[in-house]
Amino acid sequence: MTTALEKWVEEQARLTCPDKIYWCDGSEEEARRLIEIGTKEEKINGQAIFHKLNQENWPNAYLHRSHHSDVARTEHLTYVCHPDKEIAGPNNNWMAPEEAKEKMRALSAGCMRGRTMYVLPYMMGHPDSPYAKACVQLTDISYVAISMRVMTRMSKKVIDKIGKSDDFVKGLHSIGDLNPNKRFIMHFPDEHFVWSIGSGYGGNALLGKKCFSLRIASWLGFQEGWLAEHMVILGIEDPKGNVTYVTAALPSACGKTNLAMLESALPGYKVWTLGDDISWLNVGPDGRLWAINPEAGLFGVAPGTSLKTNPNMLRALKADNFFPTLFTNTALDKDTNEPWWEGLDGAVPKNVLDWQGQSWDSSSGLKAAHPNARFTVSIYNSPTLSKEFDNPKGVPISAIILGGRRTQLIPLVTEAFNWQHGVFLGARIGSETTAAAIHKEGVLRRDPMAMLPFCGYNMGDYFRHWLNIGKKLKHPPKIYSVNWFRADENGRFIWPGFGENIRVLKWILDRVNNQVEAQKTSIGLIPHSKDLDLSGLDIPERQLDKLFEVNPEEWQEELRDIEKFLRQFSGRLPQEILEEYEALAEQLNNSRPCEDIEDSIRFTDRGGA
Ligand code: SAT
Ligand code: MN
Repeated sequence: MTTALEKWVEEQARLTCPDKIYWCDGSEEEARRLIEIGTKEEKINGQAIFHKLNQENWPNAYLHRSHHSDVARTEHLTYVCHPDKEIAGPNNNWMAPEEAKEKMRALSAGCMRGRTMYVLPYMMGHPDSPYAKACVQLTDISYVAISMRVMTRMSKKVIDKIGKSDDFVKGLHSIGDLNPNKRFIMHFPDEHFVWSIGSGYGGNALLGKKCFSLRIASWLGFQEGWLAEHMVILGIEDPKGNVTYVTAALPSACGKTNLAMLESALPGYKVWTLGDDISWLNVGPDGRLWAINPEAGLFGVAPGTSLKTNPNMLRALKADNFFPTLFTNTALDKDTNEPWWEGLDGAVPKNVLDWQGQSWDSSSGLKAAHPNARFTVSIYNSPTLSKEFDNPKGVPISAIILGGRRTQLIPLVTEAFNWQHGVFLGARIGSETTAAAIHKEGVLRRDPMAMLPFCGYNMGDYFRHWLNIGKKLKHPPKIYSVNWFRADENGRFIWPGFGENIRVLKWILDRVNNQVEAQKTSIGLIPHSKDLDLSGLDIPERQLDKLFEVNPEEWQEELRDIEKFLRQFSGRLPQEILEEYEALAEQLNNSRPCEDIEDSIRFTDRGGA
């Protein structure tokens, strides 16, 4: 008897007309075969899918060059198709489900002709985890098949697990003709179904990632009482060997991967990696918040990755461990056949092909690697992988860190007064845009919990859901805002970042373990200067003051922008968030002079060593 899965695959094949259907088993042998096919046989516009790199220096590594228009997520072509527009909210593009399907059916008719349909059975989460989900994606390009094998737990066992049931997450993906005018990423949350055509790029094409594990999973979490978040998960080990687990949300291309694999600049401290992008958070029977990473790979930004910024990542990329490692849209050193990108250690190679495979002139002012060039590597390659990574229960979370990229205004670190204040702190976060999505770079936009592009339902309801989760937690994690990107009057970053961020993490550990007090400002709690370990750093006092400055005048414009953003959700915005907004506005307006709030006083004067 045909199973629901087989029937579904047949139906999609009838529509898309592939030459062949290939059911993947997730084995290493199969991955080698698919790489071989992608290197020698499968082509797009006459170009092979994979180029084998120098295996001596970069074991198991392959380069993929995408279509030049297909280099980042396309948020304007991404739709969340709830039956009712109001459920999708102003934070999502919306189309009625039937209309969206009709459009996609027309675009997909015969789209796999001449190609192979790969059937990819995979789990998001450890198969033994009560929180894991069984999924199947169809795709017509080996690049996506291989990427999914690295990023998820792909195995034919998932097919047995699904059995006769119809309860699995469905993804239908085709690169189509890569025409940006015929590119759409459609989500059908109630059917646990994602339909994507016209792009081979990560977030548009690896449907287990942002599409399912955030947009659809956030909707499931809303209905079932858990959270799907754009957060890294890490364990921080102190000099006594105690490990504290935290999650951190930062928008795409703001250093999540570097944070997840941070090499500590403080002796005795160590960071253990559990995830670099997504976490699913559940309230445990003990009243704590527990996190799992549904993914099994790292999909990070290559430019800027070096022995200085992320030595552990370079070790992972060079590890001769899990097969394979992919580079997408990096440059290529023609002499050595090695991948190259801006910011990599060592001298600029002489003979470089840019990310489109053209000879690169280093004096042209153009970048050789695309700014959103990526690597795809198994998390098991990471030298800092936490021993808890495969624990089906996940890890208990003591702190949630929420951040953005702000060259102005926002202090290095602030602690929320309580959960509700923390939800507001997350709701008001803004960030300057990056190359991870197609839009103008460096423009400030509100990006609550770094979820603006990924929340699969109305953000007003999302804030309410966060507040409700807080009510269910007996031991809620403390919530922090961080900003590594504050710049001085010459536009230079004040904080050294990268491995030095451990100093901020250490303060957070000390706070959650009740080791230190904090001081109050109108926007939250900040460290006493004696409690932020700055030993060995050489940051002038004036710059330190700038890092923590809360200037009520500068905040006026921010307040207006926050209010404008929140007003979009008016009918569904929780009263508590409005109250927090009003309290903040009042605090800032009254903060000079006031007895216990001393924003105008310098950081280095306060509780100084
Ligand atoms: O393109 S992805 O969504 O996979 C990466 C990112 O933008 O965070
Ligand atoms: Mn991301």
